[in-house]
Amino acid sequence: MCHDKILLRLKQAVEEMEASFAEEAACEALSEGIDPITAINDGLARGMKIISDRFDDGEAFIPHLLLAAEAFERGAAILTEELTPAEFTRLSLGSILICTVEGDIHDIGKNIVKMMLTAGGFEVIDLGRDVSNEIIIEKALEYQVDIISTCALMRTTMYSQKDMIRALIERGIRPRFKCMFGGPPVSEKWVKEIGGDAYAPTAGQAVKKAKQLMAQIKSQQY
Ligand code: B12
Repeated sequence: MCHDKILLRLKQAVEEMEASFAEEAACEALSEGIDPITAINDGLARGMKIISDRFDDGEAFIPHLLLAAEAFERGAAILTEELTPAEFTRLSLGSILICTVEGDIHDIGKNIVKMMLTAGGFEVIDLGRDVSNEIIIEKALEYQVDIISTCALMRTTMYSQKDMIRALIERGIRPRFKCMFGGPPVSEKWVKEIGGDAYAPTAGQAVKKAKQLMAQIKSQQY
């Protein structure tokens, strides 16, 4: 089968939320000698983008996102099985730490954002929920992430985001990380007020904002 047809099948598998179809197409891509990174970016990720846009437009819902992400992950697992660490770095747009803030156990939205960022080409380090700022900063330094992103679902817990920025400033490491925040009580105004770098109201927007932040990081490196 020609390469374009296989890439189309990978895209369709995610768009149609068919995990076994994604696995089949992934095996076909490998046996036809398609570069795994091309198969992910030009196949699976395109399908995920379609579902993400539908979710943002209110045409798809959380179960659709979860099923599409499962199809993406199952296809990607086959495609990345034999990649070397150097090839992984080529695949990754950047690294992002994600978690829900201290005192907050809500993680459904955070998990969707994580899946979308992974599907969008980022390496994501997920610290889970109810995570203190000390741990967030320790892990961000350990993994040398590009972006720290946290989620807060409650008006009482969103102040952790402000405290995290303050802690980064106090330790003199604020410029080392871009900081992206989200969750229902969080807003563009809040993120500006606390000195963050980006806010996104949805998982799809989070991917767009993360790509913008990476572009800023790259332009600052030159
Ligand atoms: C499910 C739920 C729970 C579940 C959580 C299960 C889980 N594993 O997450 C359970 C039952 C455990 C729970 C517990 C509690 N809950 Co509750 N819960 C909810 C509920 C119904 C839905 C939240 C949800 O998952 N939404 C769906 C996801 C997909 O949406 P989302 O989180 O907004 O995520 C999207 C965006 O925000 C964005 N996004 C999310 N994260 C991030 C991160 C970044 C970096 C970015 C850029 C974007 C981004 O992208 C996501 C997808 O597009 C809401 C009410 C509501 N309708 O929102 C209350 C709600 C959040 N809960 C509330 C409360 C008060 C509690 C409790 C304190 C109740 C109690 N008295 O025990 C406890 C909290 C305990 C604690 N310490 O955390 C309140 C919060 C009030 C407030 N504003 O302060 C709410 C709003 C209910 C209400 N109306 O009172 N809850």
